[in-house]
Parts: sequence; C-alpha cells; structure tokens
Amino acid sequence: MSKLSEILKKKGPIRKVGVIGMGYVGIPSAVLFAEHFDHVWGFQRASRTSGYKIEMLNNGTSPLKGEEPGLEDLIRKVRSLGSFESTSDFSKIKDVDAITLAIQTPFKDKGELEPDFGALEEGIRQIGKYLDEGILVVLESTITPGTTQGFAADILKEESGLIPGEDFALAHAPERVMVGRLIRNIQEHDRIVGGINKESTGRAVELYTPVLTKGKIIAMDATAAEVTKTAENTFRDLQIAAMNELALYCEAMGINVYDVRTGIDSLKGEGITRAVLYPGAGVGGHCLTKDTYHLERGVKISGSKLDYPADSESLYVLARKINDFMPMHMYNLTSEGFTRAGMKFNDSKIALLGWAFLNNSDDTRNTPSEPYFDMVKKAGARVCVHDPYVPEYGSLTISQDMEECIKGATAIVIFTGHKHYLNLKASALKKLTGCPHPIIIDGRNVIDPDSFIREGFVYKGIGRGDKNQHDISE
Ligand code: SAJ
Repeated sequence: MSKLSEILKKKGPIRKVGVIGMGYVGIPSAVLFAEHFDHVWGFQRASRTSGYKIEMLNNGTSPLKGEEPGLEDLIRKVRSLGSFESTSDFSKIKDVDAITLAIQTPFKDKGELEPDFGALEEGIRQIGKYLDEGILVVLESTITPGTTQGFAADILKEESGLIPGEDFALAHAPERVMVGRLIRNIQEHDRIVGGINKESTGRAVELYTPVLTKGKIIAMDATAAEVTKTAENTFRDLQIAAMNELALYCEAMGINVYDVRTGIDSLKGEGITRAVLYPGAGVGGHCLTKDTYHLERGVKISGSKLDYPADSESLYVLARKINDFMPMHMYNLTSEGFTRAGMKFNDSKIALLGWAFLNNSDDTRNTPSEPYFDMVKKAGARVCVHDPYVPEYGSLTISQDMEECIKGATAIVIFTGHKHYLNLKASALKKLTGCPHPIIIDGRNVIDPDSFIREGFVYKGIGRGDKNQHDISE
C-alpha cells in the first residue's frame, strides 16, 4: 500500500471541507458539500471589495446578484444545521480533510499566451501555508493543462515541504456552472475528476460523489481533466466559427445560410452528428474567448514534440480569429450599407442595439459590440448604444430608451439577440429615423428582411447572401 493510501486510511472518510473564494462557483459548491459532510468552511479574504460576503453568508443570505434557484434556501438550511460557516481565518485550512479552490486565470495577453496566474498563485500559497498530511487539494478553476501537476504541485510543496501525491492528495475537478442554474449544474452535470495519481483521484471521487444527483463522476488524470475542460469550450468556439465561415461563404455566393443550416441539420440517424450552431455578430464571454488559448498553451508548455502539418496554424486559434473577425464583418456590412444609401459615417448617427455578449443577459464580458463600436467611432459616426439589461459600461452611456436611440439614426445595427429586438416594426422604425433609406444590419437573424426592404430600408444580414444585394424600394 502506498504512503498516501496509508495516510488516507488512517485519516478515515472526509468529514470537514474547505472552499476558498465565496464567488459564483465557491458558494454553491460549499453549501452543497455542507449538506453531505460534517462541516464546511467557506474561506473569503476580508478585503474591502468582497469581505462583506462573509457576514451575508453567515446571516443566511446570498451575496450573488441575479436569481439562483434554491441557493438562498440551501444557505439558510446549512447555517441552521451549523454545518457551514464563512470565515477569513485561513488557518482553519489545517483542520479540513479536503479543500477546493475556484479562482479564474484570465489571459493578460493572448498573443503571448500568458495567463495571469496571480490570484490563483495567492490562493494556492494560502493552502500551502496551512497544508497538513492527508489533506485533499482540488483546483476547480479553468486552467492551462499541466497546471495541477506542475505549477500548483510545486507551490504546495514549496510552501508546505510536503510531497504532492505522497503526503497529500491533489486533483483537478473543473466547474461547469452557468449563472442562473448554479446548484442544478453542480448536481446534474457529469463531473470530471482528475488526480495527479490514482490515490488522489480516488479521494476526489469521494468528495464529489455525494453532491451529484443526475450527474455521474468521470474519473481520469489531472492533465486529462484540464484538457477536457478547455477542449469542451474550444470545440464550442470551433463549431460557432464553422457556422460563421459558412455564413461568409453564403453571403459571397448569394444564398441564405439559414436554408443551408436547416439542410445540414436534417441529416440525422445513428452515428450521424452535425453540431450546427448559429452564425452571428461575434463570440464574447469569459469562457470561449480564453479557453482555446489555455489549451494551446498547455500543449506548448508540455515540452513534448507536437506532430502537426508544417506551416499550418492551429485550427482552434484560426477559429478564434474567425469569430473575432465577425465584428469587423459587421462594420464592413455597415460600410456597404452606407455606400448603397449614399451616406457617410462621419455625418451619421448609428443606433447600436445590444451590448451584452449573450441574449437576454446583462453580462458584458468581452462583448463583440465593443470592437465594432470602436471602429464606427473611428470612422466618425455618432453612436447611441441601447441595451435593456445593461445600465452602464465604464464611461459609456447606455440608453434604456430604444426609440430615443433610433430617432434620427441613419443605421440601426443589431448585435445581441435580446427578446426586445424580436418584434421590431419596419414602419415604426423608418418613421423614427426620419431617413428615406435607413440602413439595418442584422447580426443575430432576429428581423424579417422583406418587411424592412419593403419599407425602403437598406438591409444587410449575416449569412443572408440571398437578400444583401436587394433593390432599394422607393
Ligand atoms: N454564440 C454564437 N453562436 C452560437 C452560440 C453562441 O455566436 O451558436 C455566441 C454568443 O452570442 C456569445 C458567445 O458565443 O457571444 C458565447 O455564448 P455561449 O452560449 O457559449 O455562452 P458562454 O460563453 O456563457 O458559455 C457557457 C460555457 N459554460 C461553462 O463554461 C460552464 C459553455 O461551456 C457552455 O457550452 C455554454 O455556456 C452553453 O452551452 O450555454
């Protein structure tokens, strides 16, 4: 029996758990653990910006914004059971049997593939300082493949003097939560669990099994778990890029990409899969815009020789470039629209509808609307941004009054598929613009081209090669 197996056997089953970082990943996982284990500490730095969460959690309330079904009831339940407490006293880490950490690692510079590991390193050092024999350490953040068994293991060893995989267990169990369904996602999604050795994997399986309802455990090694998480988002980005490229081809060939999409999607049957997603004005968010670069960096730092077609760039990075090109394509469609309408950017007002990166959401992280906004401003246009879910964005004023935004506009540009934009009326909008031939650019396929063309609009839509060269109705 290995040294770690001996230690774990002597320590007995997991009873006390620690979770570092009371954020949208840490809070639901802490209170779900608290339903199944004797005691859970929710560790949170008593910092000026987020220390307030400690008191809120200990008073049975959730510090997270937005609706999270079941979360607040669960916080109250485990508080009344006495099985959960939030604290800034990190020294309690030495009393736990397992500690999890979910701190994100954004990229400073995609070009150099350099993520910002600062916050993650600080969290890992905190654990290392109080680490004791037999404790299980689990990283839940999305991280570059190789981080758990490399970067994290080295820091923990340096801080504690203990040997990873011999004196303590170390694993990666990536989170797959979406805001608005945090509790359900943790309980129902299958859980990837990967240890740096089989004893570590086994101990991590013991930690996560009790919180799963529909979800199953999928066990593997730590690096495979890191690749799984980064690749599952890389593949989604790739599938979107495949549809964006097809949309550009359809525009060039004068056909409707949505007819083609319906056609491709009709091919069904056992063993036949076609993940046809949707073309659009671009890909934003916190996941798809960075996880490809984590995967690329992982294979780069692995040190092993990669056998790949000579002088060919990564398919995955090319997909990122295609998706990041879509705001430029929206600018090019706008420019073509201006030319057809005999107008110029620099004496025009543009109504930009949608700043959030996701339909019916207030999340603006890496929004594709921003590069487009910068391009049309540079071309001299005045821009009014409307988004019913986003009250502000830094120094940018975001209007909540769509009519006001569209009044006097030469061009109306739809970037987000918010439900507010699904029933735009061509005649009403034409009147608001006061233009004989206003331009409308549809980045999310939310309007009916013919109703706007009939009203005299100059229409351009992503993938709508069948409509983009239409005759202008007088
Ligand atoms: N998008 C398209 N076409 C599509 C789908 C999305 O252009 O067919 C664009 C969206 O407009 C948005 C961006 O891509 O700008 C990202 O959209 P998303 O639906 O992927 O939403 P995210 O970024 O919140 O991705 C999350 C991820 N979840 C986690 O990391 C736990 C991702 O793994 C999920 O697959 C995704 O949600 C989901 O399926 O909802």
